Amino acid sequence: AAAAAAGDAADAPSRPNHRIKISVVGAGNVGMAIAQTILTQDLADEIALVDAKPEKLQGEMLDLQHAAAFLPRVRIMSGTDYAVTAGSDLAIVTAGARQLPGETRLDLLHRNVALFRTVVPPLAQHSPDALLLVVSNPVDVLTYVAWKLSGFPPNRVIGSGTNLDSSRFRSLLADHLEVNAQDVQAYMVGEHGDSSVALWSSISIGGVPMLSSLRESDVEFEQAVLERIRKAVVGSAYEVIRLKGYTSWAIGYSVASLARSLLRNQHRIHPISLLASGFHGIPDDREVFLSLPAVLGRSGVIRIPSVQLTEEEGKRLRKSAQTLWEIQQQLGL
Ligand code: 6V0
Repeated sequence: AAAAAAGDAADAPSRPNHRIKISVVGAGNVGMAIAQTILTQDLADEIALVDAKPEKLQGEMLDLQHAAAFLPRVRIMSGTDYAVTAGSDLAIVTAGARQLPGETRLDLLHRNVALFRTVVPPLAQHSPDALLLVVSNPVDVLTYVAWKLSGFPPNRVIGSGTNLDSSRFRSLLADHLEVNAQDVQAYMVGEHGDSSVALWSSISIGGVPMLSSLRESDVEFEQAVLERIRKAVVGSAYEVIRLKGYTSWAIGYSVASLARSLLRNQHRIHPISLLASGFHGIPDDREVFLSLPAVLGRSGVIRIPSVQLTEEEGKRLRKSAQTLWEIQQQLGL
């Protein structure tokens, strides 16, 4: 039955009259940036918005609907009840509590887990065949939480992870090397945020591995530049938050690119948060989500291609996995 279900999902784009429906839970800065990018990129026939605040939700829905004359024909609906999301192909979760003054990250996480208990089960119930995409932070742990609460197979539950970090990484590398970012292949993997791992060893420029094309004497210099670039990537979200209070546009485009690869069955490779047990020395019985490059299509994670990690990169990845696993033990799921 599972194989048949996966087959059905893979055929979805070619089903005549199938209307692509995307739900976005959390109509805040991030949720609305995602909704508007999806709208302008013509990725859905129906968009359903859910938020706990009915007036704000109604306002956001009307504002988008009033833009309809300028946009492709899309049905936009909203509700505080998850019935509005029924039959979604893709459900994106951006709802999140904000950190209170003096609150620890772990306390915040506990509040977000409580919040996910009210979000994920009704989403899964109304759209049992959907793909679930988590954006709320801390994204890796919350993707694990969403996986547990949904009962979905792991290929259908992902987190936005380091997809955005990787595109920032590519564009900063491109600036440094004075080439177009499209010709730079480079990934950040692992935990989204401060401890993300830049895959130095697998960077390639126009198909040429960067490391092996360097002279021995240049490696150290480039390594220092790379670490500076990695730090700049990690710090860039903090900088935007310091300047405007939140981030929205870049995460909007990043999530829309994931939606396109998933729903249009693009088989593109994105580094996203996925169930990483058994990869790169993470024990099979450690159920943790963190980012690795994955082939994405209509059935979610289609394949996890093997990337080469140096010993140091592998060590950092396993350390993140251990930290995430320890945090998860305190969640009582
Ligand atoms: P925001 O503007 O406060 O929006 C959150 C929204 O969630 C608000 O509209 C709330 O009303 C709504 N909400 C709260 N509780 C519920 C609930 N129980 N059910 C439904 N809706 C609810 O925050 P913002 O949009 O700026 O950020 C949302 C989340 O995304 C946060 O957790 C951020 O940390 C996270 N981000 C993750 C990124 C990533 O790369 N993964 C990037 C940016 C932000």
